Amino acid sequence: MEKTWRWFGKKDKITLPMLRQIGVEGIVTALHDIPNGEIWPIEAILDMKNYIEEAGLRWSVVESLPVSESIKYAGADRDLLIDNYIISLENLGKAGIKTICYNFMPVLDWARTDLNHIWSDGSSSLYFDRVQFAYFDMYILEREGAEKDYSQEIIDKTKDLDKTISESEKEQLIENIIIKTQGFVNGNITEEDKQPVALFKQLLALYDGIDRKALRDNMKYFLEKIMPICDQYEIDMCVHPDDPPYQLLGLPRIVTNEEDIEWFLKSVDNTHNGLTFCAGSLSAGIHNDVPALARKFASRTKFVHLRSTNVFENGNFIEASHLEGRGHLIELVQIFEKENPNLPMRVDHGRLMLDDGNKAYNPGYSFVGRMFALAQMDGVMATIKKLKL
Ligand code: DNO
Repeated sequence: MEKTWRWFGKKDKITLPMLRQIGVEGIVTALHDIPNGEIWPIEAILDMKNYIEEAGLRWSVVESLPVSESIKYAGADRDLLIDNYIISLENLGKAGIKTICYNFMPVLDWARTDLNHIWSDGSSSLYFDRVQFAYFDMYILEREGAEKDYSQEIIDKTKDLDKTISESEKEQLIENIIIKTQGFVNGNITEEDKQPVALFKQLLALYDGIDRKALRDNMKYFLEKIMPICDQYEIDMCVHPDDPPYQLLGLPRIVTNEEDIEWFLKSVDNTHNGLTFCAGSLSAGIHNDVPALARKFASRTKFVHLRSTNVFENGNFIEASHLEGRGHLIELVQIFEKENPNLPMRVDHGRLMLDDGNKAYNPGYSFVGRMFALAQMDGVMATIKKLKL
């Protein structure tokens, strides 16, 4: 597989020459300065592409060309936004960039409650705690009817938590769930927003009355509209699975399991309608057998995220070592190497280790931790190739 790396553009503290030194071949990036919903001009795309190529790398994947909320909930301006999306795709196609990752998660992209869960060796990982999340939902957002979504055990634990949680811990939870993990991926809420919780509630309200079926219809509508331009430029669209792969905050999530993946692939049965196989996201749902999904959907997989998780009995999960856990990354490399040795893969997330903690990286996107994981995956790939496993 092609070794790629998520790089956040010219402002990223991790530079392209650094990435050359650690064996990265391709770059995964986006035009992060362009607001969600606006057209990506060809000049800006070419400028980024040239910058990457001058460093001896290639722009392998766009992650993400964001899908505006209005396209997801079918707002009045969705056709206009889809037209803009098509022009951006056309510009990318003209520039020769042909693998585009996106997601169809309403409001909240990925969710974590703790960005610094310490392991016994002193390094740290991202973590999701169901009680903390339920607390955010019931006590901070005060979402109507939220308690219906939780077991009595979780409800009781949130009551206990309410007796001990401090104001600064509440602030931290808000920051982790809706600011730090979201700002750099979809721009819905950023560090500059003064009242993030109120803003977040307004965003949630946009989805009143949008159930699973409606969201599926809206995804199909979007895919059908964009497939002609993808056919013309041979662009592969690859949707990112929902992270974690189950319903949250009363919002429908529709890329969570085998049936969901099968549904969107079949409902627009075009080879350019594909999947980002994010092993980390899929593995966080105990209903998913990750290697079985990889075998089944390898031919429609256009991009791979190598990451693993451990899910505990209470449903909490931690981002595990890339060599362990429910992601079964060694098997996945074997499956995908067979299917298509040119498939771009990136090591997704890494621990915070050594001096990573002082660098204020985007959560999950450390340098040393990711480099360590890349070296592990590189070793796995080399072994599988050399021994023809
Ligand atoms: C988090 C990422 C996601 C992903 C988007 C793709 O680390 O995996 O934010 O980039 O969902 O659209």
